[in-house]
Amino acid sequence: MADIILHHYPLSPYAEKARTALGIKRAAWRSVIIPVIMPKPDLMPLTGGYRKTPVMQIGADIYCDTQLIVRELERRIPSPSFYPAGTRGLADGIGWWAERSLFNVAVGVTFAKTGDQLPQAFRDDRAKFSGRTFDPERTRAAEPRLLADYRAQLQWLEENLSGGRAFLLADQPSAADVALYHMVWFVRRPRPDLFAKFPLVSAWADRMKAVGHGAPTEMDAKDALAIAKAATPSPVKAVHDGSGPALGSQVTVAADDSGRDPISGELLSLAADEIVIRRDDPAVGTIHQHFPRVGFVLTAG
Ligand SMILES: N[C@@H](CCC(=O)N[C@@H](CS)C(=O)NCC(=O)O)C(=O)O
Repeated sequence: MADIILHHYPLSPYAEKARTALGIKRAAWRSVIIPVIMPKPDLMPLTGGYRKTPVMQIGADIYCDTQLIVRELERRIPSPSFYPAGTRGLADGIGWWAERSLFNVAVGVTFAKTGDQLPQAFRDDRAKFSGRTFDPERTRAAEPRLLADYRAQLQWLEENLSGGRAFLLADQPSAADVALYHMVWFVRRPRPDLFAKFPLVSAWADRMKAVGHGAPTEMDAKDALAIAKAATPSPVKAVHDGSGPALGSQVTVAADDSGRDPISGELLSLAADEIVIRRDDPAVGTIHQHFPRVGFVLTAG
């Protein structure tokens, strides 16, 4: 198998999710550090405009979004599994709750504390990214409600861990642990005080930290571009679930929440849980770009 390359930066919570997933798989991987804000000139040829962090590259295949990164890692490195017996649907559903509910609360709690210290360029970038003004004053005013929401959801984790299991669904880490750990990792550094009342969550987060990140080695962004250019994308099993534009047609794919920049290409496969498009870019040749289905909008044209 070609090297697993993760395009990421150290402080990104979703990158920590992917790094932890790589840690559970005890994977060797290449680490390309990308800018925290736009522009990201060495990433764009690979992603056709998708700007979120992280992105996983394997040869000329690009995997956008950690939902799909986790799924693809499971396919390529089945053991140890992210899905202890019978937990697949539950673990992925927990991931979606974490993504669509808990993440915004965790970010709010963190920025209520640190928002003032963030450089103006970062604030401007994230305002554009989210489509909302980045206003530390307003976030600080909302802090009591955000804290109440965050604590209530931490309490669910605390209760879930009270049965004596080492991890959320079993005695081994699952995709549910992967989907939730970075929500604690991100908040624990600026707000360690919040965790005093959650000893089981704290001990679980320590266990998740101990899982580590596998074995990363640095790679220059230009080398990752050269690898894509020299590689042929993996063959795609063409599937069409009957719900969208025809295979072979031109489409755009865009995230439905933040970072909605549309990515254009030819539709190669449309399954219940994955969209695959083909793109051609002079810098990298032919790319197969993979997106999860949930959270993305697919449009003809
Ligand atoms: N659903 C995405 C969320 C990724 C995401 O929102 N990442 C943040 C960083 S943690 C991001 O892209 N921020 C803007 C940027 O890095 O340019 C995933 O699971 O990968």
